[in-house]
Amino acid sequence: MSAPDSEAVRKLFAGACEFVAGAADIDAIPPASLPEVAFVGRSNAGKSSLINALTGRNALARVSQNPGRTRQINFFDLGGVVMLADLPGYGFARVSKAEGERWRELIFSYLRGRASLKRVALLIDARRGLMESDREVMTLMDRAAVSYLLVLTKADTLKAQEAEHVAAGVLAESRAHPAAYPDVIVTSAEKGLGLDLLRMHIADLSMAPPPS
Ligand SMILES: Nc1nc2c(ncn2[C@@H]2O[C@H](COP(=O)(O)OP(=O)(O)OP(=O)(O)O)[C@@H](O)[C@H]2O)c(=O)[nH]1
Ligand SMILES: [Mg+2]
Repeated sequence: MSAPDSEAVRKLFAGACEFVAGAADIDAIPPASLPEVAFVGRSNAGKSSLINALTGRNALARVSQNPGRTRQINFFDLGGVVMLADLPGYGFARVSKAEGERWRELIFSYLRGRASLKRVALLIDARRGLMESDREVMTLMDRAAVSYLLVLTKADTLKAQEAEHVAAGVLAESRAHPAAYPDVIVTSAEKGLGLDLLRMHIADLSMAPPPS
């Protein structure tokens, strides 16, 4: 399959992106209409920031200093081509046990049951690397055959060489996971690093290839 043309990808991400729905429970999830890419990761991993950076917006998805800010799954329609889903973060201790369980159930039922889900971008804070809660989600997605791409975030907080070292470790570990896409993308929403690569990856899953 030929990759989408880079000008078309640029236009897609520079064009319209609209909030469609926020789902706080599984019954509120909008019907699957477009190919979908979901942004998943620990609280504070940088999911909302990355969606904003990819689409060139400051405040499409809300960003917060306080982990646990995204409390529902937010769906954004990008140019009628692909749906971007911003998930609440997992693994944050400061919410009540009951609330933690409720989020976990929402995230897990979404990941297991979304027919239109083409790929999950699993975001890992480059300073932390893979943690137990990430491994738990990876195993769940392996079992449910949900294809996921590991994405390091906040690479600007490390020296380039350190970030590459973390990426190599994450890639090596991902090889034992059958549903992990065999690549790791290093990004910084703040500095714009890795965004074109990730845009191309998303477009490749959702845009028709140019006629040959
Ligand atoms: N240095 C740096 N900080 C970042 C970057 N991306 C996000 N952050 C910061 O990390 C914090 C969390 O960012 P969010 O985008 O809200 O993270 P999230 O994963 O959506 O968090 P939840 O919705 O709580 O799960 C904010 O203070 C951001 O400013 C980055 O590329 N570099
Ligand atoms: Mg968020």
